[in-house]
Amino acid sequence: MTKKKHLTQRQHDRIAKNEQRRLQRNAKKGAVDWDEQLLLAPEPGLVLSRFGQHADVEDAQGKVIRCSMRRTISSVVTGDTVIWRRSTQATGSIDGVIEAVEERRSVLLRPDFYDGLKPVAANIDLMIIVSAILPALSFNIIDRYLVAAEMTGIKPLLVINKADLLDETAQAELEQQLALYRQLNYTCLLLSANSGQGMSTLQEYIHSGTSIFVGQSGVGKSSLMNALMPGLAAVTREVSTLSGLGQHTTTVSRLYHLPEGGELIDSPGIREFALWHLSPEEVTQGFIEFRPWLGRCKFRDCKHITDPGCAIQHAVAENAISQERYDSYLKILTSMTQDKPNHF
Ligand SMILES: Nc1nc2c(ncn2[C@@H]2O[C@H](COP(=O)(O)OP(=O)(O)O)[C@@H](O)[C@H]2O)c(=O)[nH]1
Ligand SMILES: [Mg+2]
Ligand SMILES: [Zn+2]
Repeated sequence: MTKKKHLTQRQHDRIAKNEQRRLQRNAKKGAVDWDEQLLLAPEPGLVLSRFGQHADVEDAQGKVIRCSMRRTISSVVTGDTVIWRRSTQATGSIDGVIEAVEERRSVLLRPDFYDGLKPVAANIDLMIIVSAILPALSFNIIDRYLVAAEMTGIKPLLVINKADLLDETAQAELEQQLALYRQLNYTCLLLSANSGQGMSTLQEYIHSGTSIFVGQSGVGKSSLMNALMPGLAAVTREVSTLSGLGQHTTTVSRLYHLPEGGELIDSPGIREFALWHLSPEEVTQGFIEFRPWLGRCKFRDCKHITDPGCAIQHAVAENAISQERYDSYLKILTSMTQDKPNHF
């Protein structure tokens, strides 16, 4: 991947602090200690799901083993590749221990109102930003997700679902709006989970690498997932009845292997997320077409709002930056300070 930085120093520091807190809590609870004699040689694995002190790890043969974690490990999330050791005697419950987590090529963070910034899924290659004709299409929401994608170094893909609800005039109008994003080199797909329109094109983008669907509730993420994985509905039901963890089950992320190839992470916790953890400067960076103009403003601490000699505002006036995207940027900045909990 040729993307720039993955996490800012501020995010690193915050995650480290959170994980320190979590580790201290775990130490008090007393994590399981494994006797060396009871463990086989280290082997690689892929984390399909993580819940509490345990994780489901898939081995090289595709078998799933429930594991605990060494207390030295700070965080394990869905999508992590790990080094783990199998127990010599399988019991059918906890049959291994995760010894190390390999370096992540990307991580999605969720700002949790109570817990601070939490990693929820790792090693994602493609963030599929789902919008729909109904509920009303919001380019401001799309822009928020694009900022998040740009800041994590995960490639975004814009999907507009429910194309079956569009008449010809509406479709032409939409194509015009999408042209702006295509100019910025964002791929946009118009599709319908109901009619199947565009689904084969979507397949081309997800049949290799790991993808995740994000977007507002009601846009059709579950419908799209069910269309891609006919067996999924049954599986999700099974997970929630088995664990019996009530509310907790709604936030458990899970990695699935797609029948046509590629991996898909279903993460309810990250489907709709706020940008509380980003600084205004990071939001600015997240608007990729602003980047060539940054550093050219008259004042070094320019907020690009009403400041005199602002290169961004100048570019908007010259139509080098679209008015729509600039307005959307201002809207995001305002909303960030309005809804932010104190500890972000
Ligand atoms: N007309 C139409 N409706 C759809 C389409 N995809 C999903 N829906 C409907 O939109 C509603 C929300 O879908 P759902 O998959 O639950 O959205 P989610 O909240 O993003 O997971 C449901 O009533 C679906 O039947 C589509 O392509 N066309
Ligand atoms: Mg859903
Ligand atoms: Zn400026």
